Amino acid sequence: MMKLEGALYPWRFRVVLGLLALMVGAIAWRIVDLQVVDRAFLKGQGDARSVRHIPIPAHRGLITDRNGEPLAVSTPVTTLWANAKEMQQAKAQWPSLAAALGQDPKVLSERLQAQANKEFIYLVRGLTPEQGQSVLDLKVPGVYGIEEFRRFYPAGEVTAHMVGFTDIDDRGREGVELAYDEWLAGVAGKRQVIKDRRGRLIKDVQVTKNAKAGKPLALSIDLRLQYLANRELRNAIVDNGAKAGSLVIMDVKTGEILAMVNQPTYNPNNRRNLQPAMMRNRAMIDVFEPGSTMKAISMSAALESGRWKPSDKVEVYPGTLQLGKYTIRDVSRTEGPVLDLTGILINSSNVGMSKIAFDIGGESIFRLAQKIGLGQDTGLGFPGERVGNLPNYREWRKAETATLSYGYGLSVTAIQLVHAFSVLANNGRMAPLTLIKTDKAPDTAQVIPEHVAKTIQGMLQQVIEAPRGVFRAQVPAYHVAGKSGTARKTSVGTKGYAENSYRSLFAGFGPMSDPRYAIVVVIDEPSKAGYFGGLVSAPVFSKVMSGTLRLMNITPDNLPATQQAATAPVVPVQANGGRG
Ligand code: 59J
Repeated sequence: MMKLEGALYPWRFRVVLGLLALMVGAIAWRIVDLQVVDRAFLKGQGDARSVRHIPIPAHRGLITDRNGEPLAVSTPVTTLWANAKEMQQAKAQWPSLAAALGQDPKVLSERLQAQANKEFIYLVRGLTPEQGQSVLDLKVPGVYGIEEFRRFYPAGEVTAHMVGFTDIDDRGREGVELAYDEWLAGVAGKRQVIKDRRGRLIKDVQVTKNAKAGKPLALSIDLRLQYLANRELRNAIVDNGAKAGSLVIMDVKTGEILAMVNQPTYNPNNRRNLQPAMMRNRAMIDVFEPGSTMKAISMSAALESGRWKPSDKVEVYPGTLQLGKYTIRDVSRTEGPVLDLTGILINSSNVGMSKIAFDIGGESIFRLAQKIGLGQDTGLGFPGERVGNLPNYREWRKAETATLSYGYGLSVTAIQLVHAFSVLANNGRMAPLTLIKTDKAPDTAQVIPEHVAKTIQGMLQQVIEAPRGVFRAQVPAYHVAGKSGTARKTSVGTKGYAENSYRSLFAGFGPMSDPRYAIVVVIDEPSKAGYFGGLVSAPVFSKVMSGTLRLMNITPDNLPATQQAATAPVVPVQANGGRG
C-alpha cells in the first residue's frame, strides 16, 4: 500500500513549509532594503568604483617609399588633460604646472578658473612620452595623461599630396592615408579598468582585447625621384611666374607611379594656414585639354589605320583650314607648304593633323584614345580623382573631329596622359597603373600594334632631335622622345578660350634604346618669359628625365664616340703597365 510521506509525518511538512516562508520573507525584505532603504548609499558606491572599458589605440601602419624610406610614421605621444573641477583644490601647484607645460601661469590660471566646472579639458596634446611623464610626475591633482599616436610625415611637402594625412583621431583624411585607411588603421583594443567617481583610475584590471596594429604599405614612389621632381617643378613655377603645376614619372613596364608632385603644396606636419589650392593633388583631380600632346595619339591612330606612313605628305599651306565659319589655325609658321607626318608633329601643325583625322575618321582616334585610358577610370580609387571626358565619336561633327585630333574638346588628368604615353613607350603594351610597389611583372595588354608604337617612338624622338625640334627637352647622353603642347585655357564663365592664359605641357619618355620611364609636365599659366610648352615645360622634362635615368642607373645610349670608348669594358693590363 502506497501512502504519501507527508501524510505520515504532518509536523515535518509544516516545518519545511514554515522555513520556506521565512526564507521568502527574508529575501523580500532584503529586496525592499536594497531598493528603498539603502538605494542612495549603494548607487553612490557603484558610481564610485565602476568598471569601464577604455580604448587602447592601435598603431597605424608605416607608409614607405619603394625603397623602404619612411613617408608616414606613427609615434606615441602623451596628451595631458585636466579635470578642472578637481584642480580647484590645488591652486598652489598651478604655477609649477604652468612652468612644466611651458605655458604662461596667468593664462593657465585664468583658463582653469573660467572652466572651473569642466571635468575634461585638454591641457596640451601630443607631447613626447618623456615630456608628458615629467609633467605627470608633479602629481598635480586633476592632471591626467592619455597615450595616443600621432602621424609624422618625414618628407613633408614633397610627398604631401600623394601620402595625404590623418585627422586628430588618426583616421585617414586625404591621399593614400584615406584610400588605404582600412589597411593602415588597425583595430583599437580595449582595457578594463576600475575608475572612481571622478574618473580617476583605481585599478587596471585587464586587457580584454588587444589592439591590432595596422599593416605597413610600400608605395610605388621613389623618394629620390619625388625630391627631384618637386625641386624642378617648383623652380619652373617660380621662374615662369606660374600659378600651379604637376609632374608625374611612371615606370612604363610595371605601371608603377615613381613620382607624383604638384605645386603649390603644403607641409602636412603643420596644417595651420592651409589653403585649399595647396591641398589639390592636381595630377589626379584636375582635368585639362591635352592640346598638341594629343597629336601623338591621333598620329598613332593614323599609322594603325594602315592608310598612312611617316613619309606621307600633307599640304598645310596657308596655315589655316576653313570649316564653314570655323577656322583651324597653325600658330607658328611651318617649314614649308607640305609636311610629312613627322613634320606635322615637329611643327605641331593643327591643319595637317586635322586633314589626317578627316581621312581616318573620328572613330579610330576615339577608339585608340579610349583604349589607352584618356577620359577613362584609372582604377586607382584615389580620393577625389577625376575621370575627365572623352566624348563619343558619334557626337563628333567635322569641327570636333579636327579639334579633338589636336587635343581640344576632351579633358584628361596628368596621370591619364602619362599612362597613354607609357603605352607608346612600352611598344604598345599597357600595364595597369598602380601607386603600390609591385614585386611581380604585371599583366599587360597589347593595345596598340608593336610596329605602330615603334614607329611613333621614332617620330617623337625626331620631335626632340630634329633641327627644328624641341631641343630644350633633350637629355645629355640619352636619346629621348616626346611632344610639347601649348593650350589656351578655357575662360571661366564663357564658352570660349582665354586670350592670354595658357597651359604649357610636355609628355615624353626614354631612353630610346629600351624605353622605361614616361614623364608628364603640366605648368599652369606661366606669366613671365613665354608660355610655349617647348619653352616652359620641356626643360623641366629634360632635367627630371636626366636625373631619373642617372638615379636608376640606366646605361647611356647616346654618348659621343670618345666617351663611348671610355665606358667600354676595361681590357686587363699587365701589372707593370705593359712597359715590358
Ligand atoms: C595655341 C589652342 C584653343 C582651342 C593657340 C597656343 C586651338 C583651338 C578651339 C594660340 C597659343 C596660341 C577648339 S603653339 O600645342 O595650337 O609646342 O609649345 O589653344 O588651337 O582650335 O597663342 N605649340 N598650340 N591652340 N587652341 N581651340 C603650338 C600649338 C601646340 C607649341 C608652340 C606654338 C596651339 C611651338 C594652341 C609648342 O602644338
